Amino acid sequence: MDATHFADRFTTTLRHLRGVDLHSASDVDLRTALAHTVRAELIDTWQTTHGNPSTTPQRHVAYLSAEYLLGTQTRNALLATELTDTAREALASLGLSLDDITSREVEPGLGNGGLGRLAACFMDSLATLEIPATGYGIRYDYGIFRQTFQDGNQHEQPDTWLAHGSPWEISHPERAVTVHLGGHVDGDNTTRRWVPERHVLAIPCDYLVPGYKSHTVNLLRLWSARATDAFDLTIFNSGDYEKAVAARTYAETISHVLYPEDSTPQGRTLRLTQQYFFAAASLHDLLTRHLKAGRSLHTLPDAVTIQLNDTHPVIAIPELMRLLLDEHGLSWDDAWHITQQTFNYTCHTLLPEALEVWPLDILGPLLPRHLEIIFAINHHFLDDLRRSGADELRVRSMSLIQEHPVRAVRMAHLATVGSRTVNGVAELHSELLRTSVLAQFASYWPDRFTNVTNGVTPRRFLALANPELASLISDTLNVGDRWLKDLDLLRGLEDHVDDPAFIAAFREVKHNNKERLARTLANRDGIELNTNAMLDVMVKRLHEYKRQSLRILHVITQYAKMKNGLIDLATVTPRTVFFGAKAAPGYRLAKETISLINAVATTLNADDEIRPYLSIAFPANYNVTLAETAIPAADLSEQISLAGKEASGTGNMKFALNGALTIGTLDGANVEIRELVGPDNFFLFGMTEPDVVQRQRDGYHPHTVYEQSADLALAIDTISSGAFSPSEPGRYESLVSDWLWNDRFMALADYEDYARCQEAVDRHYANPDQWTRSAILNVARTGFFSSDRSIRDYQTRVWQRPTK
Ligand code: NBG
Repeated sequence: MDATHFADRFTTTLRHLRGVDLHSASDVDLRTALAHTVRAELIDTWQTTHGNPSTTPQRHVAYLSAEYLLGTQTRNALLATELTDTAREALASLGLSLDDITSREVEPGLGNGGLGRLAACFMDSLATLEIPATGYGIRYDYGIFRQTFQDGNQHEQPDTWLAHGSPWEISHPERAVTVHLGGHVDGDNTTRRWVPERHVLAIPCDYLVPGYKSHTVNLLRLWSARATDAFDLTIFNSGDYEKAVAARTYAETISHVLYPEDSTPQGRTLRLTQQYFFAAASLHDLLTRHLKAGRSLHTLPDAVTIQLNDTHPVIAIPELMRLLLDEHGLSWDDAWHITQQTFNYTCHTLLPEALEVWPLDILGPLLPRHLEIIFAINHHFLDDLRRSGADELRVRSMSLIQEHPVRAVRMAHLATVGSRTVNGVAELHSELLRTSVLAQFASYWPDRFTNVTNGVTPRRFLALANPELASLISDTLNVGDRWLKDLDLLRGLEDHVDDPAFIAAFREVKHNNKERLARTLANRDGIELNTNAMLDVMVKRLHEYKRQSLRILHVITQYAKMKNGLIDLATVTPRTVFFGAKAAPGYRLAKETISLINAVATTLNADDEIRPYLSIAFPANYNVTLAETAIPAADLSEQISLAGKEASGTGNMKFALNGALTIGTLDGANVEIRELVGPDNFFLFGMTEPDVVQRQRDGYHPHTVYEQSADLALAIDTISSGAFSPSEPGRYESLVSDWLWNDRFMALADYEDYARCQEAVDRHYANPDQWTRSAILNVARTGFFSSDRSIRDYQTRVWQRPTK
């Protein structure tokens, strides 16, 4: 398609779809028409790839995930279809700017953080690698909350991403699937029949996922909940309007909002309802397609492999059993064989509190037949275990049912028993799964466990986010942009690490990216960014284990020392410390940390003497769109979780690929990043995972650490003195006392080594050639972290056809 053709289609779409001409078009009209123009291209490709699914030789991959953190769509679709320049030229010929139009696109924030973003990267790689796949999830009306700061405190606003419609979505109400809930189970010992009490419709809302320069467009199918009947007319006519729409309200609540507050029993039931809702609708979809192609259910595992993204979709395991047993009349053994060969489970955590358990008094009333099936699976499993010689202690600890403090289903155990393969998301994480969290399962079924280290898509996080670096790479490697599909080619940059012209160009790109970030922050947040300072970035969800507190304590020490004349300002490497973080609405300590960071930012940034040397930028509402501007500008990437707590991290990979150096612990994928980039190009500090275990065993007393470290004490005492909260000196008492007397994630224990390591960072940065060399080597050596490689690993380690 040439620019004239594109312009023509665009104006036609504007007229036919929006009923406006160029002169009367609003922003939303322009955005919508542009999206539809590009979407039409994708649909044409989609129809050729998915015309006849039954002839596809590969297994179809079904990715089940409660979260997809997609980011904006238009620029990515243009990149994939190689239409960016055409669109730019076409719009310019109409007096419009592509960048203007796309910069106002609203991102669907249907995820919380890394797990949801990983799912989006995987969808991109599946399509790019031309693997037939469908992503299944929930089309939340409201995604992750929009964060605002009021007096430095986090406030949550609803994320109204659908306010102006979603031009990328194709919804099919006519293809709704019915999902059943509640009720009871009838029948005798041999035939059981679920008699549900409620029914809701699941409407498929499809998003096309284009592969980069590939012939494949896959589908992301998100389910939206609707009532089976709009309202009860009899009740309506009697005048009780609220009651007349009650069923509708109930149904629509299911896909209303991402992760509703789960501290109340009502909230928990809703969460489980969401999980079952999308698992059931997705399985219905998969089975219908399989049967329509004329295949037997016995061949399901040959045709489809289902990847469970964490435990959120694990209720799909008993649901498939139910369908095979109750609806299709298969024997238990056959149904179990099919189920167990179809599912795979990816675990994304090591924190015990993040391993989901569903109390029987929540699961039973909602899914009575599923609970029976879970008990039956457990019965068979525990029998096998006992036959293998396991003692009762072992049987109890491996059971799918936990007895204390309340009887509950352990979803990670159900997932492990019901899957062919279980994987962790980085080498260290997979190892810890095998040796601690799921150790007993790993010794019972050693072959079931494997590792697939996470990855990120270079299309979004290099080509789109860092176009200047992308074109420098293309110019330097002389392979066109082939490297975007074969990221190991970045290795070729090593040949240029001593080339002065390349070094200068690389440095200029970094500087330009800082200028671009500065413009974004000025417009978006009214924040002024010092583009001549080192940009030191920590962006991720706010959680104690990630240790934003460690970062801010060190900033406070530096500030206090500068103020007290303990540091000669003339020797200081100027830094801007950038934070982006949302806290879960009910997570008190996390919210206090946000407040403290904002308070310190206010003090530092208002201090004319200090600001040129040390300042903080903390824009609210960090999201994928902001990440795309912030990451390419970063010099230093903070990956400072307590060793053994961050399963992998994916932000760490995005930074390294964009030429930031990491300061980090030996945690998650940091371990692999350091191995690849080399110890000279990575700032390592802190306890190792075995150190952490030992220290906890020996008894950890943070107060003693505080007493023994003058610098740490200086930071904490400065907070306690009210330096950042003059009108309320005790404002941060809860944080301070948690550090001193609890410090579950041992920020204090790692403080001294972290401070030492930050000095090494300053020394390295003081030599710009040395720093740039390390930055280039980070880019050159981290091609491994392409999500294309992760998907290939899934193909060889997880998605192989079962052998009979
Ligand atoms: C997160 C981990 C990260 C990891 C992502 C993606 C959950 C439960 N886990 O370390 O904390 O990078 O998953 O695997 O969100």
